[in-house]
Amino acid sequence: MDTTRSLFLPPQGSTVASDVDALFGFIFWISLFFFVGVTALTVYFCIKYKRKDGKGETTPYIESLALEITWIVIPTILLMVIFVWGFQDFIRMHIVPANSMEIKVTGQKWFWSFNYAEGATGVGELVVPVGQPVKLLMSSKDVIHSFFVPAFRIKMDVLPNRYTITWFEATMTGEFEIYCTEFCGKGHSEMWGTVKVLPKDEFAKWLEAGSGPGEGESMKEYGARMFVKNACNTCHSLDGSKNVGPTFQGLFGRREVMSDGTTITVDENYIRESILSPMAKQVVGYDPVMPTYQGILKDVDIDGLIAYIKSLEN
Ligand code: HEC
Ligand SMILES: [Cu+2]
Repeated sequence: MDTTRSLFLPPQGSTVASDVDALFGFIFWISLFFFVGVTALTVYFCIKYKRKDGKGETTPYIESLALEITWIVIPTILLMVIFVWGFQDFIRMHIVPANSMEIKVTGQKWFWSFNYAEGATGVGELVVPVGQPVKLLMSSKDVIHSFFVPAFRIKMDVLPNRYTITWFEATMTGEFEIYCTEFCGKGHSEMWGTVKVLPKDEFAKWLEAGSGPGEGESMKEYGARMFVKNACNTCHSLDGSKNVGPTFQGLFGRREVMSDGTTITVDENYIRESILSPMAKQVVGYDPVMPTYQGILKDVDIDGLIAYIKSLEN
């Protein structure tokens, strides 16, 4: 499957990947050629024209019209080739094909979520069909992030209060990494995900299936899966240690002081509220940085998470 993976570059998973690589290769080899050439000549001249005792104290005056024309014309031609070539690829990578399927991408501290027109949502995993142009309409809920899929050779900033757009058409099935390439705070290095490219019929089935525990999976196991899938683990530990948010160890039934001085006991309703409206009650000693999962998690997902949290004893 990964026959297009090379020593230096990830597999070519999209229609534009081989073009990007070709231009990159061209620039790379030209740069290498001149780097080696200039360095070698410098060393050669250092040795050849080293000052010999008493002789050759003044640098000779060299004038050559031919030489000057050469080093103006050749780099100009090379730069124009790179410009025209790059501009054509740039245009192609920025004009979204008319038959694209649109997916809304949201970046926030510190995970990606994906909303489909058909209603399906995904966190951390972007599921797409192979051989179909996909338009990504992207925005951020907090700071600037950047959406990068190396195998597709696409990268686009994701900003708050504004939409940015990019697109790709996957040419092979499989799983490919997504990274955030804009330093966005403490959890930046964990802000990664996967693009899962499925054959068209499997993708259609996936869109229909929606969410909920799989066959033979208990609510608790489903919740454990949601805990990782929705990036709760980037802020909540399971071993009692304090992270960005409070630990989940022994959370259920715990009495806690809120920032307004009131005391609550953690029950199902409190957990649900914490997930959907994290700003409603703030645990004392923590920053109000928990993102809302309103519109991302369905009831069944929250039920799973509650079952999972209940199972985490002291
Ligand atoms: C960006 C970090 C972050 C992420 C991601 C995050 N949380 Fe939180 N969470 C916090 C912080 C900080 C608090 C404490 C402040 C507050 O109460 O809002 C908190 C509080 C909570 C509380 C109340 C805890 C208590 O001790 O009273 C629950 C329950 C909770 N989160 C559940 C979740 C679940 C479930 C997820 C994943 C679906 C999640 N959180 C994802 C940061 C995060
Ligand atoms: Cu980020």
